[in-house]
Amino acid sequence: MFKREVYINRRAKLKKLVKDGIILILGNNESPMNYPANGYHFRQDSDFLYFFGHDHAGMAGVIDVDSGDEFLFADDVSMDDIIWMGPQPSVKSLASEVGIEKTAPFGDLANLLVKATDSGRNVHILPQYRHDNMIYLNQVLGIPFDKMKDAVSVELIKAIVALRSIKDEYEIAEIDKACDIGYIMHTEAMKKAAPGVIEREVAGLMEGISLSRGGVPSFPIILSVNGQTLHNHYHGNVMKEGDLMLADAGCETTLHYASDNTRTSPVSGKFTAKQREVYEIVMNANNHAMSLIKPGITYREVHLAVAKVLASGLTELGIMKGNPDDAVREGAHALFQPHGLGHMMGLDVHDMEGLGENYVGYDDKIKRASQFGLSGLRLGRELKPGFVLTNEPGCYFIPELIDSWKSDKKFMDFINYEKLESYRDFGGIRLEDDILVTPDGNRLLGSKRIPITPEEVEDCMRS
Ligand SMILES: [Mn+2]
Repeated sequence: MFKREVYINRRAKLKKLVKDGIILILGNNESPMNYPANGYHFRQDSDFLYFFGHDHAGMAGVIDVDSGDEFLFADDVSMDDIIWMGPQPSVKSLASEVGIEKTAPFGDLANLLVKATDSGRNVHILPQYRHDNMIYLNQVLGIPFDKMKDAVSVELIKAIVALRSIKDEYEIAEIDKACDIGYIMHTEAMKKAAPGVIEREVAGLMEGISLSRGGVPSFPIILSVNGQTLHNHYHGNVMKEGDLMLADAGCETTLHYASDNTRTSPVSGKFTAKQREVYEIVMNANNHAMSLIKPGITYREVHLAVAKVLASGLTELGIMKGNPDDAVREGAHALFQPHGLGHMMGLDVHDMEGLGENYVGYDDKIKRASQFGLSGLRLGRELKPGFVLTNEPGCYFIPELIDSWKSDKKFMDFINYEKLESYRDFGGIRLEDDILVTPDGNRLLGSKRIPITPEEVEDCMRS
């Protein structure tokens, strides 16, 4: 955990951003896998971690904005718990580690909430994603399940997004650590990849590195010779000569800050000329984004500038045609990159996505677009110092999408469908780095950049 003052200050800032009422932040519970006592890996709620620090199941935090009181609700362990789990600190002492004086058994939380609503006070709740917490809110506050989305406090969501979007020095140090572990995961994956190796052997190696140096991967590892499928979690293919291995993976530190990187490597250890041409377009796109990221620019502008690099490169290869500026304005390049340039990252790999993507990535000045491709951009708004985001351009050849556009005669002026035929089985390339927006520009997170030039990747694979 961070030092006590970090949590005290975060809650003090939150109290200033919310006008009145009671803020409820439910922690997560254990979640059963195949029978009640055999649980999934426990993951605490990120907002609970941010404001109340503790990584234990069965807790809730309450902040009374009007009185200023702060509470930690949790049960002290029983003798039976001690027998199975060993001695545990008291709730009182846990609360004091994060600067909270008032504690009560979890069961008392319901009384506090009911009393508050009965007396007409505002109870601020967040969007819920765990069914047990939804059931709790239904039972205690009587919120119907189908109305739970409407019962959330937009005021609280906006306040939390404002705070968590700007990473402090302690958080940045954690994310640097996560990226350093990510460096090892990705370089070891490059060394392991070879014809005859099964994808799961590499994915498992990456997962093991994450677990042995920090925590679980920050999301289920995407590793595939079919990189054109954006979130491919199938790891059963035997890799062969001529394949590209796309690995999109990151780790969580012990404090649950994430990294998220993607590299694409030639299974044979050397890019073919054809692979290298497309690879260099994506690398140039990534580098171009890095040259633009700074406070004041919107991430949509960066996304569109990167799309032009992609469209220009594909035009040079003869896969696209016409004016790249026009192609990007019309959205024709989205055939090859049907996703956005990146997202916020922090305690969640898609940071705060559970609070609502548009509250995190957009604001009053910049609204989400509806155009195919651009609509997938999770972060569009103006960048500020302290933002941590991913820069992840890609280029994919998705046979089903190509066929569909071709039969609809879409963007015939911009896409050379005939030339495209020879890329049907190419796969996909994505290159993803994690970036901190600094007062005068940006810096790459982690102490070293994961090998990215074709030479660096090939050298790493040989070593
Ligand atoms: Mn990502």
